Amino acid sequence: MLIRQAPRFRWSEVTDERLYLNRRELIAGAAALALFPGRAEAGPPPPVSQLAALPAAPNPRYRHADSPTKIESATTYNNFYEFGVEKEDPARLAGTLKPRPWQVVVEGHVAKPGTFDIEELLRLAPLEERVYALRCVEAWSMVIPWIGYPLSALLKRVAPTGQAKFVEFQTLLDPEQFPAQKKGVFGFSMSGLDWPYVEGLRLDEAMHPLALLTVGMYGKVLPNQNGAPVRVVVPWKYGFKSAKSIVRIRLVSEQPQTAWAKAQPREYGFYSNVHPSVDHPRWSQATERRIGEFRRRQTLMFNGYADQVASLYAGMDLKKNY
Ligand SMILES: Nc1nc2c(c(=O)[nH]1)N[C@H]1C(S)=C(S)[C@@H](COP(=O)(O)O)O[C@H]1N2
Ligand SMILES: [Mo]
Repeated sequence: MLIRQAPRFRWSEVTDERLYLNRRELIAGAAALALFPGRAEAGPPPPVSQLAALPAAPNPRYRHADSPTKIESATTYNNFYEFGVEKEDPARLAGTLKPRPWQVVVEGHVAKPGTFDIEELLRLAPLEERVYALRCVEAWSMVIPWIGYPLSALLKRVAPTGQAKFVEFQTLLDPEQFPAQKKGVFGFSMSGLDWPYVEGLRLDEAMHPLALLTVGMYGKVLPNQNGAPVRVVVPWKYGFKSAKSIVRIRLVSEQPQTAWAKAQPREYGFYSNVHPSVDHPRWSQATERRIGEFRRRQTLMFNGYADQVASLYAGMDLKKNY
């Protein structure tokens, strides 16, 4: 066990750039390794060209007016803080994630709790391709052909009871597979997030036909960096609501304590609906940069899905419930 705890990189594996570090940077590098161990152990995920194809019928009800973002961008510009805080980290480091075997526990206020193997989840309902825009709270967006089926299909299978009011999603907690979950010498992680990553929806939001249990994109299984083997996609909310690599879904009676709201309650609320006139405290949400474009675009209410989801929030003040 002791041996497994020791840094597992060998100097022969250290990249060329590292050889050019001067002495001061080398010391800083060693300090960074002590603070945030694990990074040197990781390697890149399988190339997207080698991922298994995943056939799915395009659902004509869920197309997008804009053409999809290039797959190269969608798989190399990612937020996945379990691998690090930089957008490039997941594509460089997500090789440690092992998406098979994989199980998802669905429990809580349900009549029929269960543990679903990923192969079983893939067969639970017909797979559809749906082109959705994903709008990050950092004011950029992408248009992605996702593969999955409505989350409601899984939730109906476990039969929520009358006490179920919210749905909580948990990402895998395993510092061996997610190096940035390792705590440094001062006991904190670089992102400031508590692990596992936790997200949540109100039950009626989770049952909405747009909420997609997602197992693939661009005709293939999900790349590690995009949340393999199973994630959620909630297209009318900021991207961080769409938890990746989930292993547990809990039906609960109280509003879940979500990872971002816990870390920065003033900046990230529970609802996080895309809202062009509710600014983030440090920047505007009125416009966004579509990855691959230069000119900024206007951000649309509910990310363009207002006609389908606005009724979920009738009578609610979305400036208070941000
Ligand atoms: N477990 C986990 N899920 C996560 C994140 C994360 O850091 N960890 N980042 C979120 C954020 S901020 C965004 S914008 C989307 C990005 O999804 P993509 O990389 O597939 O585009 O994933 C979300 N899901
Ligand atoms: Mo995001």
